[in-house]
Amino acid sequence: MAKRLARRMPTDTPIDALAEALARDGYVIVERLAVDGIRHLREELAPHIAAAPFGHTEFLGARTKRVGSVFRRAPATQALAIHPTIMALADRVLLPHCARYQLNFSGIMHLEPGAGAQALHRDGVLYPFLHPCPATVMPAMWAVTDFTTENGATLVVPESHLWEHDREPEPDEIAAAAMPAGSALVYTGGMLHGGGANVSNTVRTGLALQYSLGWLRQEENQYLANPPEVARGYPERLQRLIGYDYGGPYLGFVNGGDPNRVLVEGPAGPADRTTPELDAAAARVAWLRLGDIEPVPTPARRHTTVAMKQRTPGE
Ligand SMILES: O=C(O)CCC(=O)C(=O)O
Repeated sequence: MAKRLARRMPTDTPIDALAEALARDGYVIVERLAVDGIRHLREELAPHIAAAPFGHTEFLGARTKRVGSVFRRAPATQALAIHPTIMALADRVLLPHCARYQLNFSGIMHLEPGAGAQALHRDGVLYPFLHPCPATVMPAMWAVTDFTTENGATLVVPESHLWEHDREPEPDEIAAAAMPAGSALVYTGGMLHGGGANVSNTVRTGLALQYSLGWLRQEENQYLANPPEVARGYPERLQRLIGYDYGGPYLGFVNGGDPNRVLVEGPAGPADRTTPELDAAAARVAWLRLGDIEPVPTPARRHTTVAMKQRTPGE
């Protein structure tokens, strides 16, 4: 179990200070950001968690349950996905490298007593960039229950978003993201992290909502998880975030126009494959130079071994 506790910041901390901590440490925990919304969410989630299977791989966890397609199953998640504080942080982390960011993944991560610690990993390794590199992903983990060192609070490795790809953390570099229900742990896709071991008698439930650069393939297929007849009932901001929107100029149009048109009645809009606003947003995005023309020959490790070694209750 990690001996260090991750640093937490009060909910009224200015966005600049939250963004600074996120850039420096690779994560920031905002305490009690949406306590009422989370209370309601717990009720909506209960039947879905009860019906969910346990994981069938070591990474997914033999005592861990996961629930996907959360916007349709638990509507209280919709407001959390577009929470202004999370959006303001995503603006800082992702917008330097894309004209629009998107919702990449939504899911419940529910640890029952006896769950072992997960291998530490970077969410950004979905995409074949060696670290350190600009953030491709910005995940937010909402504490649906209290997260404690005993019940499996997410383990984080501060500053590991700046490390070389293969550097392994020492045990004393790992901290537990303990936080009260309603808090949010926001981190960059380059920071090493993983679910902790649940050595308590209580469950630990987290809602993971992850955002990514608008020009990348989404991890969870949002169009199948939220088909048009379902997405039509969501707030427009969420519709656009999950992909009923351009991903940038010339990215994701339908019949040459704004994909959000498939969700609203009325005449089709212009079919220009972009908009002046989108062109302006794209104009301030920095070009990235991919340094390696030849691929790096040795496949980079995807998970570190430290948490696995420390870990399973009863071992
Ligand atoms: O459950 C957690 O705290 C983190 C889980 C995670 O990082 C994952 O499953 O990718």
